[in-house]
Amino acid sequence: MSIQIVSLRAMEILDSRGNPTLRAYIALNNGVTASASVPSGASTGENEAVELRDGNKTRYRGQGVLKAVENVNQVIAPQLIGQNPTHQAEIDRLLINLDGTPNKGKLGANAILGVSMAVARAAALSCGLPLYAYLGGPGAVRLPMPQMNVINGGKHADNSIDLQEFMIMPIGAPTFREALRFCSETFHALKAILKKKGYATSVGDEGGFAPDLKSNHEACEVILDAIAAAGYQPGRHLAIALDPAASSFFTEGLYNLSKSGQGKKTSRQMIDLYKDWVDKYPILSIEDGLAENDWQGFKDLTSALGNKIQIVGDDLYVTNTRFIARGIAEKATNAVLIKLNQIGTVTETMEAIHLCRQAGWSFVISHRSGETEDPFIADFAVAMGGGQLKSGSVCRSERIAKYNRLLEIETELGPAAVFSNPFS
Ligand code: 2PG
Ligand code: MG
Repeated sequence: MSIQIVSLRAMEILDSRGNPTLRAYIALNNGVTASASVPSGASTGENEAVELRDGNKTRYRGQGVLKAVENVNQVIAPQLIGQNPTHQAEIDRLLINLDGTPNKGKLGANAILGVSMAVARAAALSCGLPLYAYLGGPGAVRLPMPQMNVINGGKHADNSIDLQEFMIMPIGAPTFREALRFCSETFHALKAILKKKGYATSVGDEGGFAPDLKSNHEACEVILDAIAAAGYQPGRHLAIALDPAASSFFTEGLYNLSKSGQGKKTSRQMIDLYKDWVDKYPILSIEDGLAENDWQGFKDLTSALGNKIQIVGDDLYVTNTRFIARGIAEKATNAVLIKLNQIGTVTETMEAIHLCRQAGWSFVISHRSGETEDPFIADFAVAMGGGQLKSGSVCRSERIAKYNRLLEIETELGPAAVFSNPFS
């Protein structure tokens, strides 16, 4: 008898910010059970698939997800019971059609993604394979290069930093395990430096420090000091990656650096600022340096810096092949940020990565600022051939869960494990 889904249900749980999110549970006729939890962003792109929230102000300030839970239990489950969970693409297509809207606004991308991920997990267990091997096949042996967020600003922290994320990339590490050590040691050195300078060492949503620095570029300075203090060479062992998340400070046609008091800037002035920083600091990647509708700005930024560094589109593409195809045609960036919940199914996320590969572009698989303990993206990154992975700092268990899962995978792969280094 072929394997079949015998039960599917969802419940409302809390994410790392204490906001409701959805967890889906699945059971198969062979006794396998699995679950998957959905993350949630703060600096969301306007074209992201819809995260269905109840809007009932008497519960969780309107943030409840009981409608999405009901959609899984009442609408999706009856259609999926009896289906073979190894037919991921077919099931994801069924979910897309059942919703019937272009942005998953009817059933909710949170409902659909929870189910899509739980199906993948149950199928992997049924095949007796770890998730990365099931989704990626026998060639899935590459561990991703971390982009580790060590200073939080923007919408992720109440401080004076406009840019959302200052990250470190352990480009000189030989293995994932060593990469994690480089990052952890630098993180602790950074803490000591911030403390010595009289700054707070409390952390933001993604576990990076959230000090009230005097300027955005002071963040780069303290990171360089931390890399050196940890015994590494900036640019050789560890480099810097930025995610300004510029859509979040773009108002009335200008980039308003209001948190730091640096005033309003045009697209051209932002590009000049980045050029200046790339000359001064070992910055190898800039994500969302400009706002999601500033396509011309992205093209200019990529023609100015794209031959030197990685230019990543996040809000610009929202993991949607329609926007990524436009970006490739217009040379708007040279890399794409990938988030499962921006598009809403495992299959569509894989299609987005496929498109990047075809274009010879890099991709960075990413957590959301609101996360859960589900380490799905760790397996997913290995399944997709490594690439790069944003999973926050080495602080806060919802972030560490992904790194610890990657350590497990690296150990399991043994000598076959390869550390992916697109910057070597
Ligand atoms: C981003 C993400 C993750 P959020 O902008 O890349 O770091 O933030 O989940 O808030 O959109
Ligand atoms: Mg981003």
